[in-house]
Amino acid sequence: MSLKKTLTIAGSDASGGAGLEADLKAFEEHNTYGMAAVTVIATMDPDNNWAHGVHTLPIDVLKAQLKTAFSTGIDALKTGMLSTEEVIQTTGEAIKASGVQNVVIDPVMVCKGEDEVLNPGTVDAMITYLLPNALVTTPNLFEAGQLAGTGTPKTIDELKVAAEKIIALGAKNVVIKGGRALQTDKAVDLFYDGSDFYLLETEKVDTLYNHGAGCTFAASITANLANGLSVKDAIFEAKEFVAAGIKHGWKLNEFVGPVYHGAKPRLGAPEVTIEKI
Ligand code: PXL
Repeated sequence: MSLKKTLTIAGSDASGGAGLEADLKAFEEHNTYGMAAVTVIATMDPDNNWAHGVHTLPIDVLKAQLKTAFSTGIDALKTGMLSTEEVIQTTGEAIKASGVQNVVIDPVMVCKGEDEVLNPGTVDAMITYLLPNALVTTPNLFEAGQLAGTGTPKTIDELKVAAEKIIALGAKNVVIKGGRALQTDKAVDLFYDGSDFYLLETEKVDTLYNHGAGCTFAASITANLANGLSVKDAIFEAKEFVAAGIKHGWKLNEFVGPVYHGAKPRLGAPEVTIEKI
């Protein structure tokens, strides 16, 4: 038996829907061997409206985990919640030193439902230490606007401008998750590889149960790259995978509904289209 090795450098979501828990579920569903280096532990308080706590691990503990994981020979990795500039710098430098090429940067800045940026200095640190390592980066609308310095894009034309700026910062490919926030009939994402723009589209699903969608999408791209898919094919399959997960999202408790990470292989995926624009 031999499996491709995938690594997530991300936070733990104690409720299991997002963060490294989502990543490991997606890695497994894509038949890769998942590993995790934990950056922070996120907690949610049921006695305080599910308010998030972010508990950053000591930097030496992160460094020791990165040493462990990289020593095994990683085929592809992703990053998730990196809570401080020190965590971002350590992670970026370790990725660079590892020589791993299949790098997916999910520039997590806020958790759904929480509108404060984790820490304002982290945007500059992401630009300096993370984006130059990115084979693919997967910002949502807000994150794309922060990285590009444009403010949150609201139209396809504004998405294109933000995507060009993000490529200019050193990422080789960018997919901006428009999702339901864009004023479009479909759930639309924009993919830019530095020369061509593509729109990925699928049906909009009217659900509140989509916790962990972003992590699951980026982790699926990562696993697909480990398994040898092209960037474009990796993104296309990841969109199918997460669309299925959102369609079959479910209520965990009164506060949160995660995507069903295992939906696509068991229940099939909605149709996804990709079109050069
Ligand atoms: O969905 C963003 C996210 C990423 N990582 C962790 C999280 C969350 C949101 O809850 O908890 C650990």
